[in-house]
Amino acid sequence: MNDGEQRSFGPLGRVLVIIPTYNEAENLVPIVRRVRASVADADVLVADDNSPDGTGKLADDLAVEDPSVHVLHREGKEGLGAAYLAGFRWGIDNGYDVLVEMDADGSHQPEELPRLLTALKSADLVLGSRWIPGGRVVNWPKSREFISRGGSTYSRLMLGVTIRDVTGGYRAFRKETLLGLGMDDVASAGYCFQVDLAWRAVKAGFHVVEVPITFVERERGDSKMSRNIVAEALLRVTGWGISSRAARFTGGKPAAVGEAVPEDDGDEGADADADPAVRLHVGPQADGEADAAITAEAGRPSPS
Ligand SMILES: Nc1nc2c(ncn2[C@@H]2O[C@H](COP(=O)(O)OP(=O)(O)OP(=O)(O)O)[C@@H](O)[C@H]2O)c(=O)[nH]1
Ligand SMILES: [Mg+2]
Repeated sequence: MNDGEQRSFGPLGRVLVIIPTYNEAENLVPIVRRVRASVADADVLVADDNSPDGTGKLADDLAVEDPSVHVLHREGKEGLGAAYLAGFRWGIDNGYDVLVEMDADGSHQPEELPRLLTALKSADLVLGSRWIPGGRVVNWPKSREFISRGGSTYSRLMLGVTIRDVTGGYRAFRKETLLGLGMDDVASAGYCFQVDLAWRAVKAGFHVVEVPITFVERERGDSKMSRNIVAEALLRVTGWGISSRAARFTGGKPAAVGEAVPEDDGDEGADADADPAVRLHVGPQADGEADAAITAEAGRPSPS
């Protein structure tokens, strides 16, 4: 039992699956159809950065035939993080309660979305995780797995969080979590974006849960991953880790972490002054799901 589990999380409400796209013409239609088939109540927002291959037009066609599909056309390629931030804002402005991150290339299987949403019934943020028991990757070269596992381990050690898959991008957020973690100055590039969001959520005291996923390497289209993205993530995480440690020494605040003001829902949360060292906890998922869910951080700060 932990503080997060003692809280009442309330119903999930309206769900929006945000799919950022850049040149995903071959992948878009199948992924949107799979999402709609997997969770019929969920709406989809395609956030396209004016893809030269016409992905945006395909998304418009889908939106015409299905009113649950929406399209956010952005002017040009600004990176996945910027597209997600715009998608989160669009979703919150349009009354959605749960915002899901999902890649267009099929790596994040829509058929696993019910598992994430079930876990979110008793969490503030659910991370699809490749690196907890039950999670795995399919068709990844060893080199890629090494980078991903290494990146997560390094981030975990530098930032002092227990999340096993901190760079993953299959996630479900409650709206309140996004509003509480200080979205405005999130690092929006590459893997940093995912690390930054997860770390902020933990720092803000939100209840973060990992559920196992099977991540499938893309079969069609080109990856936008680059050496620069990895290098940038490494540099930033190192910087955040150092400034956070320095702040702990001096009693100040880490520079890279924004003010986190989770909404006060009247529930008792963890003590804000409690040791930020996170507790690792393996417990059953909501609704009797068989897979283990790993709790990376429990509770929220007390309302101030
Ligand atoms: N809107 C938008 N979407 C992007 C941008 N860069 C990547 N994406 C999308 O973000 C998702 C993840 O990108 P990927 O290229 O698959 O990156 P990755 O999953 O880290 O790399 P792979 O495992 O090699 O596929 C995909 O749906 C991309 O189309 C961008 O600049 N703008
Ligand atoms: Mg991908």
